Amino acid sequence: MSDCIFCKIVGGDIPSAKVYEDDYVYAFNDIDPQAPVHIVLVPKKHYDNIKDLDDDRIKISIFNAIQKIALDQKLDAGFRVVCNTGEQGGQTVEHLHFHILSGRNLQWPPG
Ligand code: IU
Repeated sequence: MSDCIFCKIVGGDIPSAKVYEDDYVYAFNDIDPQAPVHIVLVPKKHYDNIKDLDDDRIKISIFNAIQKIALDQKLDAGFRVVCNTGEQGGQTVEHLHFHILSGRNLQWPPG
């Protein structure tokens, strides 16, 4: 999508701090980190949210990427994966993405 900020990040039109990439997904450091480690993982192809995701290869890549990032970044003390979806879910960027948060004690339940 031409007006999607995450599509522009994936395409390199907007710079980002890349953490991980494969054929289907791209991960970068969040511009406004909410924890010492705050990585955003997105499919390269645009989907508004998880309800639209129809490609099993991308679903597999997402889980592979989460595992690889956790291992590479040595998130041994723990981490959280968040997928804000829709208005009540707190989604602000309408390109499917997963937050990987780590490096501090995360509270539960979330606000
Ligand atoms: P949300 O789940 O849609 O609220 O998360 C969007 C995230 O994208 C949020 O944490 C922003 O800080 C982050 N982000 C970014 O890393 N770079 C950007 O250019 C924009 C948002 I716009």
